[in-house]
Amino acid sequence: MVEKKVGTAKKEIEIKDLTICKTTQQMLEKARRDGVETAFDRAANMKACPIGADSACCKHCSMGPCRLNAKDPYGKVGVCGATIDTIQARNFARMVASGAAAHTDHGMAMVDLFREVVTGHIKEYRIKDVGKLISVAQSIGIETEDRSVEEIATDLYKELERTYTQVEGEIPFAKRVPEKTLETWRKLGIVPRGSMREIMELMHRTHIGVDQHYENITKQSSRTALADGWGGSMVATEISDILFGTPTPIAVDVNMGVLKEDHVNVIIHGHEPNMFESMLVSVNEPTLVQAAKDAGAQGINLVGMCCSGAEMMSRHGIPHAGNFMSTEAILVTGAVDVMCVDIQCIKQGLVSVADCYQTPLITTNTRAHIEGATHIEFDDHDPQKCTDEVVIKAITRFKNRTAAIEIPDIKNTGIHGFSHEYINYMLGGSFRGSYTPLNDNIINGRIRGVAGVVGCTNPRIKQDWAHVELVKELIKNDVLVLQTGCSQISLAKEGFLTPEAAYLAGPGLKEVCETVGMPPVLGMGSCVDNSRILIAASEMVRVGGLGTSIADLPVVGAAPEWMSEKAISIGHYFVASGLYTVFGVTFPIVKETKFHKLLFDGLEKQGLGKWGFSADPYEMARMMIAHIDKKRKELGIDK
Ligand code: XCC
Ligand code: SF4
Repeated sequence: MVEKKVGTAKKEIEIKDLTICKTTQQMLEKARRDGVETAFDRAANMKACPIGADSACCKHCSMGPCRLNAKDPYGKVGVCGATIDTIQARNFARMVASGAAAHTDHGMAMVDLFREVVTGHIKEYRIKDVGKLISVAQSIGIETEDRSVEEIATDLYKELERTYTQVEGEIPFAKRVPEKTLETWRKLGIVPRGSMREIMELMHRTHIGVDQHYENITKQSSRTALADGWGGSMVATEISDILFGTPTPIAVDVNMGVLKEDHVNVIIHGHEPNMFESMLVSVNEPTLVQAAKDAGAQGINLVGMCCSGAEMMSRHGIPHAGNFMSTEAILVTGAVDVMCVDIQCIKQGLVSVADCYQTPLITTNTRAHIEGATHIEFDDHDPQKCTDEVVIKAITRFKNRTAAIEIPDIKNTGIHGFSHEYINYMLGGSFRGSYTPLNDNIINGRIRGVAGVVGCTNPRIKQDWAHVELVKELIKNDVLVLQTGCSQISLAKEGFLTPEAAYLAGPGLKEVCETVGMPPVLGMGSCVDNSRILIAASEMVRVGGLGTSIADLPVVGAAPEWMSEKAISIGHYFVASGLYTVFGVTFPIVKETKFHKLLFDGLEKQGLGKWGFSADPYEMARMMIAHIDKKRKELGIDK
């Protein structure tokens, strides 16, 4: 039963035009009946500011804000004299800085946890994957022979802390970058030192009256983005694997049908795996399970959403209820007994929707409180204190359920959890070994190339649609697709993450999938796990036959429905690493300016990758495939 209404939308778009996700459609219908507003409604009623969308305004000081004219970009400058190129480059830089800060702060929290575990101050977590510990240590030159796990782990956390705090020198994982790529970075002066330094410098340089050359600003944007991809994000992924286990393929159910009416439903939504790992312990705690049964439930049902959901799905097979644009909609089921969040991509709008259905919305992270939500602080030193309390709240809500419950009856089983280690193993022990290895299949043309399709969903475009249409086109053309984040969930809901989906692939890719028994679309986890794509690319270079730098590879990236600043940071570290990366929806830039030419062409001439943009997934696919073909030609492996 709904007690409180939060206003209905003024302008209503047909629900089938908002999302292709059937369960989200069903819940949006119910939301309209219940008078509940979501981000879809707000997007329809809030036209995006056209000047901001083009990144033609600046509010870096109080002589402004200054608005330039995108139709005549050089006709005007800001009060301080800043040109359109300076303004755009600075705005872009600040998006990179913020996105990189988010990932590196998450990575740093993982290092903090790792250090406390290694030094014995935290006993609730332990090193679960010693093999991974050793391989990561070896990859950055830490001696592992005849040494204890504690000794290796101690060296490793000390070394990885440099990723953040180092003032001079190169970040540790620069050692994993193919030599020629690293050489290019050194020549351009963009090898990251430590992420704190890079982000600080980028914020400084974008202050009024500092760096006012778009090329120089963009250099620091590249350095900062690389400190994310090869720094913060990569550390987050590797430490999480060491502490919680490296994913291997596992069958998991995705979509809102994973909710169970007769269970206490606990949803975890956010990004860091530590709270979720603790929740996994709490929901299996016999006293809490008993309490749930005493309340009349069959048990406790733990479900993930967004990125920490994608991580827990990959590592432990925890069901996943949906991506970013479904987080409000799922509350409309009335079946969510608690939504417990940590950091990033948590819409403030969840508060009022949760309120309508008497679902407790719990924030847990000291960095992310939300007005109107209940805060129960999570502490790595006593993790279950928070998560047990959250479960108790959920049980209480179950007992007192008043909202009418409607759970969409769809779940899609797929295979998730393809770490780069597993792809390596699956394709023959090495990317170019004896048995159907990836490089050989690219060289012989069965696989035309590889595309990382990643990123958010966004109410400015029909949810999931661009992801699905783009991936369809790519696999049809023998491009193997690697996925993370919300995009992976879009495709999982359409059944693409199953070996049976191989029939949708072109003949070459289909043959490889059938031989190995793998889906044509490989799910690699959360957004920080995009670093796995970088490692896979490095491995392809190392094994040989496909050139000497990442920029030589027939590998491309895309985020067709992006929305966050983190996505811009990811896109830019893909580009700075050497990959062609195409974004959809919109791009914060004025076409045909010098800054536009730099991002979309000039960077490639410097030996890096380049940006591309198209709001049309079919055109996007054509652009990506054309680039793959260009690289194949340059490598002399075009048929
Ligand atoms: Fe957020 Fe990571 Fe984007 Fe999804 S894909 S909307 S950033 S949850 Ni990462
Ligand atoms: Fe205007 Fe320059 Fe101030 Fe930006 S920094 S608001 S362009 S005066």
